[in-house]
Order: sequence, then structure tokens, then C-alpha cells
Amino acid sequence: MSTETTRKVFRTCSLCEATCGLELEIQGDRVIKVRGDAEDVFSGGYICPKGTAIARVHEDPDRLRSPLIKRNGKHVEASWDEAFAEIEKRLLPIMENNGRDSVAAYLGNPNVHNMAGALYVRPVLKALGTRNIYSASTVDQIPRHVSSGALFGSPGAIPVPDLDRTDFLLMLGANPLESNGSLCTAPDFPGRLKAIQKRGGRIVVVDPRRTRTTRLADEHLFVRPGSDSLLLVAMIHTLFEEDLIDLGGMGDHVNGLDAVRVAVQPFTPERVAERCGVGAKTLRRLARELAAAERGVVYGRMGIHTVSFGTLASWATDLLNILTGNLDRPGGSMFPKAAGSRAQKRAGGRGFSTGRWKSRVRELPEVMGEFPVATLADEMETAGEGQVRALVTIGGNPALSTPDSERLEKAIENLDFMVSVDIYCNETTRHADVILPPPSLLERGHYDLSFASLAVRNVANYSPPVFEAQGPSEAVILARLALVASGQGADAHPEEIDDMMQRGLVEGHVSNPESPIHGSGVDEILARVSGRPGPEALLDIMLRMGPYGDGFDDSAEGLSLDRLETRPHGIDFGPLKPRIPEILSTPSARIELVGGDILTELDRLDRVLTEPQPEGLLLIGRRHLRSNNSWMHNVESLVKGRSRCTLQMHPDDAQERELANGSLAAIASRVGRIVAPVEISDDLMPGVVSLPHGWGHGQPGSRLSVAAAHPGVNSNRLTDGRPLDPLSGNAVLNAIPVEVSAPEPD
Ligand SMILES: Nc1nc2c(c(=O)[nH]1)N[C@H]1C(S)=C(S)[C@@H](COP(=O)(O)OP(=O)(O)OC[C@H]3O[C@@H](n4cnc5c(=O)[nH]c(N)nc54)[C@H](O)[C@@H]3O)O[C@H]1N2
Ligand SMILES: Nc1nc2c(c(=O)[nH]1)N[C@H]1C(S)=C(S)[C@@H](COP(=O)(O)OP(=O)(O)OC[C@H]3O[C@@H](n4cnc5c(=O)[nH]c(N)nc54)[C@H](O)[C@@H]3O)O[C@H]1N2
Ligand code: SF4
Ligand SMILES: [Mo]
Repeated sequence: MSTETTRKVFRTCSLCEATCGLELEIQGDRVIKVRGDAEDVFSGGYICPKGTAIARVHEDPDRLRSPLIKRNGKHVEASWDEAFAEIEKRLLPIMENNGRDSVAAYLGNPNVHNMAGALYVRPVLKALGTRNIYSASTVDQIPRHVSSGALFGSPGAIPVPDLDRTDFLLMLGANPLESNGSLCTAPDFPGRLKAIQKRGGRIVVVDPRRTRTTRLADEHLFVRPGSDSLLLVAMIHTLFEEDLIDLGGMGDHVNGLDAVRVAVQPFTPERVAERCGVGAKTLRRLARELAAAERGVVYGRMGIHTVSFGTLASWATDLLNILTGNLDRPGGSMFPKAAGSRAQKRAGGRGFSTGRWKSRVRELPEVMGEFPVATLADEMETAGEGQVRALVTIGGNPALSTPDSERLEKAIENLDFMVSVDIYCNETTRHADVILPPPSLLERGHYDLSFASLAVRNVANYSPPVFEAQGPSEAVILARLALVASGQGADAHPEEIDDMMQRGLVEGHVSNPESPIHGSGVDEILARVSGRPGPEALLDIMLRMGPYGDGFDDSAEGLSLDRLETRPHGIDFGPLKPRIPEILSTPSARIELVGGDILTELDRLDRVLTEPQPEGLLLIGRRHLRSNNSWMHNVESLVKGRSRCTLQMHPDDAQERELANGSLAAIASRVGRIVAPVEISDDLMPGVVSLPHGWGHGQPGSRLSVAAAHPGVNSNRLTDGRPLDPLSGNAVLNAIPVEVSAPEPD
């Protein structure tokens, strides 16, 4: 028996958006047990199988512990100084000879789960000075930002369903029993859904596939993939037609109600029903039910955002909430107020615009400073001034995560240089000339900067590192990368970046006449946070200057990182409170119901409806509780058992193609062809097939021994980089036309 003492630590799980509290039992340098933290103010002990696996990722022998440099086609271990010297030697000449836009950056999903990613990527991008910025946002939630920009004037003003107080939830294209929720941070999402039913409420789920979530729901409606915007707009139509509009408290805060009435006129339930696969009577009933609910809310996610009308569908969910008086009221759709956000100003602002510049090849508009990742390969392949010759990836695996990925990988292979900040050598980073591995998730402090502003309660929770980092922190790695890219050399001190960022943040506050520290000395304030690592120092400033902060007044009761550290289970600031009009940043200080280019999308929707309905199978994705996008398949406990990377299809569709359960099927789209085992299931709507993403491991040069034994196939070889949601540039990952057949014998 070990004589080492065990210690208990509490930590917020940073693996998905649910932010569960974990209780870790530590012995020496090992995690011996992980359970849910029963006292966590938000999750109350809830945990999923991935939460336990956080320890397995930390221990994973395949996780990189030192930088790798590619020499003669093979990755070899190198020191940190060698790695940065290599980047300086190879990246700078490309920038100097071909211009700043010749370097592209891809920022992956883990950046939003990580303080370094949230705070230190910005200086890297600034130093690169490129317009070729890409991220997981354009294969995910960017339509939601664009619709919020149009309606509320700010892409960050995203309302969330007030799950704990609603009694009617209409949920579309989300499967929180597997995903644990998205753009709605709610640990124990399943329990919160059951609680709706326990208090007599109703849940209706719209999904082309029967899922664990639809099984829990009171009603499940199959919908034809890609058609939700029609369904939602027909519901809006019904509200007008049947005189069910009741803006409630929003009456004085909206512009454009008549324009909506006119624009939705053509979309009668009867006209859209066949396209949606949902009857007109049902559509009308849903609209009436929402209007009649005392506290109702419409919530949509991946399945309605990653389609060709993603922004319109996101807009339509908000419109339904606004028109039924459910926006900004308890039990409806509400705006969180995060502890790390800026204490609120007055309503009104400059509003939101896109297209300030365009991509070189396809002339796609920039959205939030990014181009659609679906056009990254175009920018690499197409010769001419500004052609992308080098790539920086930070916590991303676009070779598995982004559309038409076989083409993207070929383009990456032809680059002159690539550097990746990543904990693994995987399908993407195997192509990198230099890999810079940050410490593990347990070797860093954690605060959910992103998800606190999407949470169904206002909470704050800080987790100190569990173990001392074995190498430079991710913030230091990114700071050094920024210094190299800005020409200050591989030897420059990363503290310069810390100082620059802290100074910038504090200067903003002391120069603001409404700030409690207006007129204070910058150095005096900086001295108060010194001694903390860079991200923590920034966090402390943000918390102290935030809506619950002490404003740097030590005698005040308010929040500071010191105070938060005394509360290992977090601090609960209570349920969400109304925030309109203060949250509005439109020039009119009102909600612009037809802001942005929403009306042009309604016109396009009308045109689509007049075209003949395309025939053939439509491919959709799916998530599993034991998955996490592309990168946790190297944990044995999460991949053991039957292969999950199967093509699910309806028995009729299988029979028509003479495909048996377990047999292989060839799946072909406009851009690619893959082979996967068939899983026959009447969970699928006829005409719809489903394949999960994030698989396709075992590639030469990657170092993922467990994942290689459970490779699966890459569904993004089928997704197409050409069609996009025009307003946001989001890729179309659901409703992909495919042909499925028995593979030709070799
Ligand atoms: N067909 C299809 N494609 C999809 C989706 C879909 O539903 N269908 N979903 C899309 C969505 S929503 C998303 S968010 C994207 C996700 O796609 P990506 O943005 O590519 O993110 P991940 O697949 O999560 O890959 C994460 C990478 O970060 C690394 N990593 C993990 N932790 C850390 C860390 O702490 N620091 C650093 N530097 N690296 C780390 C991992 O090794 C891995 O390489 O995929 C999208 N792609
Ligand atoms: N276990 C696990 N959890 C995760 C992740 C993971 O990979 N695994 N990834 C995380 C990330 S990055 C994200 S963004 C979130 C996403 O979280 P969710 O938004 O909940 O995403 P999914 O679980 O993919 O659920 C999407 C649902 O949409 C349905 N769907 C597909 N097409 C359509 C359509 O056209 N219309 C409608 N109405 N439905 C459609 C699918 O059948 C599926 O049930 O999950 C996060 N949590
Ligand atoms: S639901 Fe998400 S946050 Fe909670 S334990 Fe699982 S992976 Fe971690
Ligand atoms: Mo995502």
C-alpha cells in the first residue's frame, strides 16, 4: 500500500461547455479518483464519463511533453529554444518575402476552454498581422453571433434558454443528453430537462434522428435536414396570422415589427409542411403552444446552425422568443451577466457589421475578423499575391474537423512551413514542422471566461493548477510565438507580452470616466496583480472591474481572484436577470428585428421553396457522450467496445440498397468518398443517414496509439466546402446530399 498521503482538489472540468465541478483525489503525482463535486454551486455533483477521463489525458504517454521539429520528414524531440529558433528561421522569411497574409492561423475549439487560448491568442494574431484568420467558429456557432449582431447590435449578446424556470421548451437540432449542451452552459442538462417535466412543463424536440434527448422529450418531431428555418418562419407566420403576437416587456424596445409581418407572409405552414416533413397542423399547434405558455422558450443548436440557412434559423429562434414575450424574462430566453465581463454601460452603440474586408479567392466577407474555414484550402492552393504559404494551428485539428478535409490536407502538405501549438501529434499536427506542446489540462489554472457568459446561472469558479507544469505554460508559449512573429526574436522575454496586455486592460479602465478606478495610476493598479501568472493577473483585473467586482477597493465586499480562490466550489450570483435595454448595442438602442441582411435571406428561402425538392439521401452528423470532437479517442475508456463510427440508416433505405446491418457501405458526396460499416436503425428518418465526425485516425506520422486501434473514418471527407451560410460563412455540415451503395469489390 502506498504511504503517500492523498489530497483532495476541486476543479472545473474544461472538456465541454457544461463546466462541471470535479473532485480529484491526488496521491503524489497521480490522480487516483475523479468524481463529481457534490458541493459545486452549479453542477451539484453531476459528471459525465469524459470528466473522469481528464486524468487519463494528463497521464497519456502519447501526450507530447517536449517540442518536436520535423527533420528529414520525421518528428524529433527538441528543446524549447531550438523550437522557437526554428520558427524564427523559417516563418519570418515567409512573412517578409510574401507579405503578412501568406501566413494563416487556425484556432481550434479548446481555445475557448482555456484561459491562455482566450487571452493569449490575440497577441499572436496581432503579431502575425494576417487577415487569413480561421477558427472552429465557422464550423459551429458563428450564425448565432451574426444573428445577435443583427438583432442586438453585438455578436456576443447571446441569450440562453432559462432552463430552470421555463415550462415549455422547444428545442431544435440539439442533443444535450450526449453533448451536455452548447451555447447554453447548464451542468446536468439532463436533470434540468427532467425538472421541467417534473414541474408540469413540456419539452418538444425537433430532430431528423431519434436521440436520447428526443426519447426524454414529451414530443419528438422528425424534420427534414436543413429545413428548420422554414419550420420556424412558418411558426412566426402563424403568430401574426392568428393574432398571437404579444411582445410583453419588449414592446418599447423593438424596431421593425411590420417589416417582419410582411416578410414572413409567404411562409404559410401549408406551403412549407412538405419540405419540413412536419404537418401544417402541427406547425400551427406549436406556434399556439409557445404563445400560450406562461414561460416558454425556443432553443436551437448545431443541427440548425450548421446548415445553409444557419443565420436565418438562429434569427428565427430569437424572433419566436421576442414575439411571444419570452425574451429577457424568467423562464424565457435571457442574457447572462458574467463576472469577467465589463460592468455594463448604457444601451446603444455602433452596432455590428461584417464584410469589412473580403477573402482573396472567393471574395467571402470577413465575419468577426475571420474568414470561413471552408475557404482555407482555396487560399492555400490558389497562386498569386497573398497566397497562404504557412499555417499556424493552435488547439485545432482541421484535418478532421473541417469540410472537404482531404483537399485541405493535400494543401497543407504543400505549404512551406507549419507550426502547431498542440498537446498531440495527430492528423493535423503530423504535418507541422514544429509542434509546441502546452502542459496538460491539470497543469494550469482554469476559469471559464467564455462559458460564464453563456450560462443559465451567473456563477464564477476558479481552479488552480493541480500539478506543477512540466514545461512553459500555454500563455508563455503563445507569448513567445507572438514575440517571434513580431520580429522581436526567439530570445525575447514573454513577460513583455504579459505587461503589454495588463497595461492595455488597465489603461482602458483608468481612462474611462465611469470606471471606479478612473484617474488611478496604471502602475499602481498593476502592482496589485503582480506576482500572478499572466492569465491570472488579467483574470483578476477582469473580475475586480466586472459587474460583481470590488473595483480594486480592498474594503469592498466585491469579487477578486483572491476572494474567489477561497471558494473552491465557486460563487453563485443567482438566476439570470433581465438585461434589456442595457445589453443592446444597436445605434437605435432597440432590438432591430430585421437588422443586418436578414430580409435577403428570407427572399432566398422563398426562392428555395419554389425550386423542386432535391431527391436522395441527406447526411447528418451525431455526437456521443464519450466523444469530444476529434481529440479524445486516445483514451481507452472512451473508445472501448463496439465501433461507434457507423453509418446509421433507416431499414427501408438499407433494403433498397441491399445493405445489411454491419456490412460496409460506400458513401459518396460531391467532394469525396469513404467506406463505413452500416448500422440499420429506425431511429433515422427515412432518407437521412448519419455519421459522427472526429474519426479517421491511424494516419502515418501521427502519435495516437489508442486512437489508431479505433480509427473510424473521417466524415469531413464528405462535407463540402462550397455551400456556405452566406451571412456568416458557416460551413454546411448537416443535410449533405450523398449516395450510399455497397462498395465495389476490389
Ligand atoms: N462534420 C462535422 N464536422 C464538425 C462538427 C460536426 O458536428 N460535424 N463539429 C464542429 C465543431 S462544433 C467544432 S467545435 C469543431 C472542433 O474541431 P477543432 O477546432 O479542430 O477541435 P478539436 O477536434 O476539438 O481538436 C482539438 C485539438 O486541440 C488539441 N488540444 C486539446 N487540448 C488542448 C490544449 O489545452 N491546448 C492546445 N493548444 N491544444 C489542445 C487536440 O490535440 C486537438 O488537436 O469541429 C467541427 N467539425
Ligand atoms: N460528448 C460530446 N459532447 C460534446 C461534443 C462532442 O464532440 N462530444 N462537442 C462539443 C461541441 S464543440 C459542441 S459545438 C456541442 C454541440 O452540441 P449540440 O448542439 O447538442 O450538437 P449535437 O450533439 O451534434 O446535436 C445536434 C443534433 O442536431 C440533429 N440535426 C442534424 N441535422 C439537423 C437538422 O437539419 N435539423 C434539426 N432540427 N436537427 C438536426 C442531429 O441529429 C443531432 O441530434 O457539443 C459539445 N459537447
Ligand atoms: S459534462 Fe462536460 S464539463 Fe461535465 S464532466 Fe462531462 S465533459 Fe466535463
Ligand atoms: Mo463546437
